[in-house]
Amino acid sequence: MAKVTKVGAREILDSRGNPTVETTVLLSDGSWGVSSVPSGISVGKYEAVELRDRDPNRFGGLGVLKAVGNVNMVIAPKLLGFDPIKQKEIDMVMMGLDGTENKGKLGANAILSVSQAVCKAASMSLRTGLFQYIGKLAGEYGLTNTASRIPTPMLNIVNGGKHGAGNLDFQEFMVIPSSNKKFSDALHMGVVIYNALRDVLIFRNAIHSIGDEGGFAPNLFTNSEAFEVIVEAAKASGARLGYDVFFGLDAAASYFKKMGGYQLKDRPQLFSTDQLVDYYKTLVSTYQILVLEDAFEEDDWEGWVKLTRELSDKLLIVGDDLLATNKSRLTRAISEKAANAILVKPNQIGTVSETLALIKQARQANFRIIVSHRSGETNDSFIADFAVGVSADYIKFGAPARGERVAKYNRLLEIEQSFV
Ligand code: 2PG
Ligand code: MG
Repeated sequence: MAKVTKVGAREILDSRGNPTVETTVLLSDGSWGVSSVPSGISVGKYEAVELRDRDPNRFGGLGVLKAVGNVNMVIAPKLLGFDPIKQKEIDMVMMGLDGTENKGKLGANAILSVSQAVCKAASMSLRTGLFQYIGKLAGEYGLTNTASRIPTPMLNIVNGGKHGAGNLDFQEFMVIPSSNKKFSDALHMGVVIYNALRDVLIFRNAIHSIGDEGGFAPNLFTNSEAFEVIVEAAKASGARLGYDVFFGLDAAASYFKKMGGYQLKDRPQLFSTDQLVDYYKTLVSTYQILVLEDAFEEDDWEGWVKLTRELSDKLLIVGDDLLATNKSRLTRAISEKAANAILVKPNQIGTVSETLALIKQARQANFRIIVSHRSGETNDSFIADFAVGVSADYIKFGAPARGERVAKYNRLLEIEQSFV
């Protein structure tokens, strides 16, 4: 039985050039795990705390030396000698050391980097694929331990809101190949549409540089125009809408919620909650929208409940900022019927074990599971193995472009090949 012999963290950079935490865990049998944590920019109010130094002289206050110090000085000494397959116990030790509800003392970034690195080290020690090992852990949480299917990808090909150039209000416009396609075929379709979209934008003289998640960040006049160009690109690439390919939207509505309503550039007046429900209904019926995430801001329960009542038989109503991968938020959403799918981001909660427990809770309520990256990413592909391990329905890893995004897609290709 291997034991943890060393835990060490360091500060590295994420895809936005901001610091983040990377941790290495070494075991007595020579195995190891290295993992780094991502960082969001459209951060929900109810997420666990990402500890930043707030030292204005380093990275504009975004340094993570305190979180790194917490791994090296506080967490590491307590984990030495632990059997790495005791994921839950190890996570509980860290939660105990932190002692807060939101991981505000040690930082969810510090804790998650260790939690993921432990998981990777254990899988190496057991000589099993990371996704298979996570499948086994998922089984311990009462989830079906299949780990035998690659989740359907949702590819974000237009970046607006906080991820874009500031001229679209909605944050993510996604294409979703039909889930009966093999992952590699689905990815291929996403790439073909992505490239066709570049051509459409060039033809329209629109800006075709890219945003934080690798999707284009064009200067269009309205949010619905973004759907128009995607439809054009999908048609140009030969995909049949509503058959081969569907669309998804992460509105990230907290970004355009103003005093007195929601402000979209699609019309001059603010939208009330009811009017926004109607507007979404129009978008859903005009375009082949299958997935609608964060349609309202996280405290607008009325909007969420209304949308779910009216549209849950037609589409996935996904809570990201609403649910924040958080047990009590999910419990409320289940009892109020405020969504029917959850975006799962391990760094919103801070440990592998709590993320697994949350997925179990969501599954029991018959929610669909979407495992997601963050807009600030590293090349760590842990999340790809995690998505397969927990048998997620969908994954959301951004555009099929930029190293930190394709690292995850490429890992899924590798896993798919290992199934053959
Ligand atoms: C989201 C995410 C990921 P961020 O809102 O779903 O796409 O963005 O990481 O900036 O919160
Ligand atoms: Mg979101």
